Amino acid sequence: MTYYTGKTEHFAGIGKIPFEGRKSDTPLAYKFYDANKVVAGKTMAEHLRFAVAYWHSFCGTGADPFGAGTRNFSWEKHSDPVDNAMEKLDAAFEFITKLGVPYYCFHDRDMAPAGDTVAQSEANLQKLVAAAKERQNSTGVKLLWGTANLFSHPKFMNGASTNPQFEVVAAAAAQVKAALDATVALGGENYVFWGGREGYTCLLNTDMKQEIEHMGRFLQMARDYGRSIGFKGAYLVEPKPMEPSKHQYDVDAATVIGFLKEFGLENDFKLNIEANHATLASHSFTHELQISADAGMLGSIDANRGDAQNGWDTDQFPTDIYQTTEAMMVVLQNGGLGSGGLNFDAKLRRNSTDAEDLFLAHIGGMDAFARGLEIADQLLANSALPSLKSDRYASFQSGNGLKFANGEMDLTALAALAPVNEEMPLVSGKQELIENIINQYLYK
Ligand code: XLS
Ligand code: CA
Ligand code: CA
Repeated sequence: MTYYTGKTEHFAGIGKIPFEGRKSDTPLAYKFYDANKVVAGKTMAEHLRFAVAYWHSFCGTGADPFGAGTRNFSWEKHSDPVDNAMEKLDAAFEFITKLGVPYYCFHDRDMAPAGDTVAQSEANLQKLVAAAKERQNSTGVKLLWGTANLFSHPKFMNGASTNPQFEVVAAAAAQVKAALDATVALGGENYVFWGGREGYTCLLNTDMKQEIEHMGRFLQMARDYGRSIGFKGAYLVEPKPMEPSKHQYDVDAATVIGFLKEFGLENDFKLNIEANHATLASHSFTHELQISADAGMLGSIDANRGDAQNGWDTDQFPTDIYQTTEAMMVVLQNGGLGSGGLNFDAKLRRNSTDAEDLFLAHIGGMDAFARGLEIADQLLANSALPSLKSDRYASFQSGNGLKFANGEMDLTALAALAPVNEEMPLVSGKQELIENIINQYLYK
């Protein structure tokens, strides 16, 4: 790998993270993630397709509304922001390869700074994309998805494609076009739309119908442009109910699926489900995954978690094996994630300031999903869970139940099949048994 400035090692003293197994006490080693271990016919690496999020890992300073950043970026030492970006790219690829993760994800502005003009911003991005391509080629690291940051700049304060000001919509188009170019140039396997400010803060001054129509039109145009330059991957919409908007149009998976169908986007678009966004929408992570999978639209996952004590988008690294087990059951039953993967859209805590902390955080997240994958596979292959679920619906597998399910009777015919007595035998849902089985397998 060729480094931009000399051969600065940004994570000095940390080597390639090895797999050592569950008995190991080495902090900087995997306990469960064994990339080549075969589970349910595929390697862990093939199932999990982990990605590092450029923004949190290499741009997030730890700043919050009450205080300045706490992380020290060794690559921020040049007077020219493009030089800083070039050295940050070195640091990013050093980190990703030491971690042994196959993919990364980025926003245009994470990788390259904006210039004074649209043309300058595009030139900056192209320069960084060319350098990223070299590093991808020399390391084998790939791009899971690219996206455009349409929420940080002040001009996006009223949204991007849903902005009431046409000039802002056009500015958003310029950024999406350039980000699609960048994604295609880097062989990106997906392209994400997260509508952070596509929503409103006050309904009284908002023409919601018009704004949502503009969003649909914008996505159609983006889809067509991407296909015209050879993008063959999946477009992904990432639901989130709020934050930074009071109300975001892409509230949850069901809302997004309805929106995509309304605008004829359902064949090109899938969903990118983030765990913490699910909980912000008062759903569970599994609920959002299942809704998407049932619609044939589970595209990719932003792997993180919230904090049960508060309602923010805390973007913590996933550590809860119960949750990763449930998630991986949905993924396995979905036949995998296709071109998607598990992107750690997660950040270090503000007071995690050691260089190794970023490694420890990813190791923990990867081990949590690797263990979740193993348990999910055992539950599906060996436990009574699948049959406990399907047996509940046995009465629809033949006879009149099947006729009903196939739409072969009307309400009068269905009503005529009602049992004579109001009382009838009840069939238990067996929830406690299912929960006991899961706990048994967690520690098997
Ligand atoms: C923010 C979102 C964002 C998207 C990409 O809450 O998670 O980071 O994943 O724009
Ligand atoms: Ca996300
Ligand atoms: Ca989030």
